[in-house]
Amino acid sequence: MIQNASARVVRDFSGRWRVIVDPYEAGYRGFHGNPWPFGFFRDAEPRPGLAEYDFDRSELLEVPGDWNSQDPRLLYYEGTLWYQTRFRLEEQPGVRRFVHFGAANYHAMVWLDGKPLGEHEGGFTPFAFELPGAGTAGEHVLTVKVDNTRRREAVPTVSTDWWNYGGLTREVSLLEVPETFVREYTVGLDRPGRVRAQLVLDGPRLRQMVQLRIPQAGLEVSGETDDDGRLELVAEAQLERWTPAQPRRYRVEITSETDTIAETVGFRTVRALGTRILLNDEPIFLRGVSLHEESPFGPGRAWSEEHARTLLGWAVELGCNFVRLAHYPHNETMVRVAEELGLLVWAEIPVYWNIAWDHAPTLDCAKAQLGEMIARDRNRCAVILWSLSNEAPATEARQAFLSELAGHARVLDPTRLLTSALFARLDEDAETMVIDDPVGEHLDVMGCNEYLGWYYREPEEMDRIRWSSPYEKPLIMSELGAGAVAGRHGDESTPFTEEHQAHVYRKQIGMLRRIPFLAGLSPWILKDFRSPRRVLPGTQDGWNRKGLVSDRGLRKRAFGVLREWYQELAGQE
Ligand code: GCB
Repeated sequence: MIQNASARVVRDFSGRWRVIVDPYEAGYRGFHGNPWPFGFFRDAEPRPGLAEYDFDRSELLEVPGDWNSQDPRLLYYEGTLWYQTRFRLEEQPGVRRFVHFGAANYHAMVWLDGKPLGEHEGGFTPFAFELPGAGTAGEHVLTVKVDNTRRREAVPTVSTDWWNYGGLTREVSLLEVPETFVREYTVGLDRPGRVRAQLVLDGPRLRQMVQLRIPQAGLEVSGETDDDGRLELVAEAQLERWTPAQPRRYRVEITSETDTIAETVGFRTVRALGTRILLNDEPIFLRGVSLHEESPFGPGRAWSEEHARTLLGWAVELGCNFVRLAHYPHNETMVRVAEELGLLVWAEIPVYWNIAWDHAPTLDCAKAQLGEMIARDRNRCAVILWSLSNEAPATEARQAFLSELAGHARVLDPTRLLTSALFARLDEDAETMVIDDPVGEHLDVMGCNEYLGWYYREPEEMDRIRWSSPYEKPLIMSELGAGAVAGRHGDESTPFTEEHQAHVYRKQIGMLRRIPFLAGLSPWILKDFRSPRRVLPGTQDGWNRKGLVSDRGLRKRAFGVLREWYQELAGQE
């Protein structure tokens, strides 16, 4: 992992890449299905005598971008697709070069000039491979095989409620760093008034003097790295805190003898106390909404700054101070824009529904994705919650898996809160919803997905429902909602009308007001999104319609209902 990769970019590979759709994996296994290494699409040039393929005359697709939304023939495509691009390098002494991928869904293998650079599993986290010898001067060919086949043991597994957008869904770029560089660093408040920074160098000169500066706060502190290139710096500092109302950020500069890196960082503390979440030691109620990483006007993965600004702009218009970036790590720009706009973030990994809890490699894969998410976003003060799972049925195997994952998260980042989106159960009295999932003991904050008034019970019944939990912990109602087709009107009792959705929201708000341990909510969902399991003709047509905003950007009535409550809550702060 290379921290703050966007600050190291010297070339952006965005643009049109040559592609070959390869459902039979001919390019990997050879035309006779021989096992690797007989595959040949990786080759920089076609092999003599093999006139069966030609990247240079193949079709083109935009990178970044999923393939499904770029070509109607690929809408449902799941399998292997090959990408290729050519580029030139100039000789530059004293640098190291990496090819960096924001994400590739789901499995990627990368070759430079026909030689393997590496591979990566997991569709939503970044990875980088170093070019041997910094890449020689001259022409190069970069070939990437991306496979989005769903697999039982993968994370996520075969069944989800979102589109399996495949491909190079985020930016691909060339990074350049000095031979010894600051590879990773964490800068934040470890208690009010005290900055703690940790960093690690990578390269041949691991012992160096390193300086940390925050010019706008007059902070300057330095120290020497140890033999492993590690250093911890601690300094008292009077810094204005980052809050949703005033998302103040500072420029932080780290300078070693061989490298310098800078970025914008906000400072805050966060913790849970009893049933409250405290931001900068003050209780905060999270007025949130969930969203998928899907482009604001239509299908396809969101990846650009403009996408992030539009989606998060709607959340701000709704009165939010919080977003749940469901159900996998969103792109880094999304998190950075949220931070700039004053939106707190719940970030999660795609441990979704019933994955292969018993399978050791599945746990390793979940840990790796968690680690990559934390490594990328550890300096984002907006991120306050790492979520480990979504609606995972309570079994012994799941319990072992999630407790291991929770322990891993605590080691990687002891400063943030852990949560999971849990199920609740209806008690025998038929009026009390109980959250007692055993994984609750490992969490700081309970999330809960409930669809009262939609999948379960009539909306009116919510007037009587109470909530309880044996855990003395804050609760975020991480999902609730109802489907509605924008522009379809009718009476409150007719599902899929805007009136019915608004009615469910009113009843939900009435019920939520009465939950004493409620610390926030993130209703499902900001915008209608593509899902192959939503097949109702004329109503869903491949879209989950629980959006407060339609796939064309139209606000539904429930948007106004929730905004009104959020305005009232904001007024009480
Ligand atoms: C859920 C899932 C979410 C679905 C949603 C729904 O509980 O967490 O991914 O999209 O319900 O619409 O049913």
